[in-house]
Amino acid sequence: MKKVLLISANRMKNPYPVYPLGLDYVAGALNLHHETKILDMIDLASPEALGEQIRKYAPDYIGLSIRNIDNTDTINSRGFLSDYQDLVAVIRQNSKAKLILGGSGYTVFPVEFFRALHADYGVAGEGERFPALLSALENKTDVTAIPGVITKETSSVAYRAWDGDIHRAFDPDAAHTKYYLSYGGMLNLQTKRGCPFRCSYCTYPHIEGGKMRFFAPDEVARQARELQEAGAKYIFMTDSAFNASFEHSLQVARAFTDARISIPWGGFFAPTVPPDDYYAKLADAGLTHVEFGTESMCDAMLTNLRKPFVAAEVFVAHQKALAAGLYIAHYFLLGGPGENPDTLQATLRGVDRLEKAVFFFFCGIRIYPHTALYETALHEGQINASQNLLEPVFYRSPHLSDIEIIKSVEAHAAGRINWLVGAAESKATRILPRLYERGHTGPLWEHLIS
Ligand code: B12
Ligand code: SF4
Repeated sequence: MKKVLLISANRMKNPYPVYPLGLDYVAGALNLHHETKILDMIDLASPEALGEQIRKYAPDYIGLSIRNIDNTDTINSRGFLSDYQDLVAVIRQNSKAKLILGGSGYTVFPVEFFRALHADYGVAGEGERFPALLSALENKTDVTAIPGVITKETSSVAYRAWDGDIHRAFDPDAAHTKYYLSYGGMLNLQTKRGCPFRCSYCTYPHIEGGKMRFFAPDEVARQARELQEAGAKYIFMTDSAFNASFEHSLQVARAFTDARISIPWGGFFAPTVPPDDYYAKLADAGLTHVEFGTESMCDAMLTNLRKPFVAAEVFVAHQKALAAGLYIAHYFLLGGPGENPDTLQATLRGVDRLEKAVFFFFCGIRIYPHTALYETALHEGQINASQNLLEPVFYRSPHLSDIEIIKSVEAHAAGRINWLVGAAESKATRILPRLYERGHTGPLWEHLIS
């Protein structure tokens, strides 16, 4: 059997280190016909240690998973391309294996990353197509016939959602699994792929597709049980929006109860009006943390951002989650098209009415290709069509600068500790490493709720 070394390039530990779930699926797809091993850069001490591991394993192919492009922080923006270039240099020094790129961040900029990292191939979209690429290489057939495959000749990418089998290969004994268990105790799980909504700035429908593809609830619960038995203290559901299908999410909750899942879990939710007892039922099945992608409390801005709800619905969703005894966080994206002092004040007044929650404010919206925001920015002359957006570029409202937004939010927050401005590297999250090192587990933002 040929050997494939799968490397997770991500070293970001904010707000906490994130288990490289995508590689479990890639390994699950490859395992029938290949031997695989996962290496995670988060717990590899040095480039020398990586070089040694590569030489020892002597792979035939190396798959490099690129999750984060940058830290998506307007205040302290940091791109990771040069780190990945250094990583590729170490890989090339220690192996002649073909280098194949993939991952969620990679999928947003497949051709740009391919060129900047001088890879041999890339797979944009789901890694379940990796085996097809390897078999085409081995049988010397045309690799460009495989949707999402990038070669030196590729200039644009035709993306198509995967409609075949999906298997997760989770190894409770792998070195990287032990790392996440000992640092925060959080592992993750996916219950479906795809998001049916079309928010103007969002890459998720491009990365995962716009049609929801559901995993069997029993299988999701079996995996949750596996994570629990491995020692996980918390599970994050990585779905774009866990409640995008009320029906399927309730089925998953029921399956969790049947499988006796006793550890807490959380995920991203859209603040839409749920059916009666929805949050109570999820809470009974172990849900503890709800992270709402609210973005604004001003209806004009919610329309501009193409959100699938209005502010009145946010209050309903919030109250229902609160009544079910859940910890709630709301994320806000300020400074989008049309943001002005009045829309900002409407949001801040709305936030005041959301009791007992944590609020994360992101000021300035990262512009990604394949989004409506990209077209708006192009039309307004904020970017040009040939611009390489791999280095972070943020949409700026012509009516209000980022600095003014930040000042207004901070003034309105008046020192309230549950109002956090900036991305994961803000003041409050800087204390997280110490807490995790002392053995605290889970996302921990609930401690800021006042
Ligand atoms: C869930 C999530 C989170 C959760 C993670 C919780 C957890 N414990 O898992 C939280 C909220 C913590 C989070 C934080 C952040 N996130 Co986030 N997150 C996501 C999300 C929604 C899903 C990621 C996921 O797990 N997907 C499920 C797995 C199975 O899919 P996957 O990893 O993509 O893998 C598949 C393919 O990509 C491919 N694949 C993967 N690797 C490889 C390798 C090869 C060789 C091949 C061929 C294929 C392949 O195959 C897999 C199976 O099909 C994505 C958006 C999205 N829909 O993808 C953003 C996303 C990954 N996040 C993003 C960002 C920016 C961040 C933050 C930096 C934000 C911030 N400033 O705080 C932090 C960084 C955290 C960290 N330490 O790294 C960006 C990354 C791109 C970018 N702009 O840099 C994304 C893409 C969203 C976006 N804005 O576009 N995130
Ligand atoms: S912001 Fe959330 S709901 Fe909107 S398209 Fe993205 S994942 Fe879907």
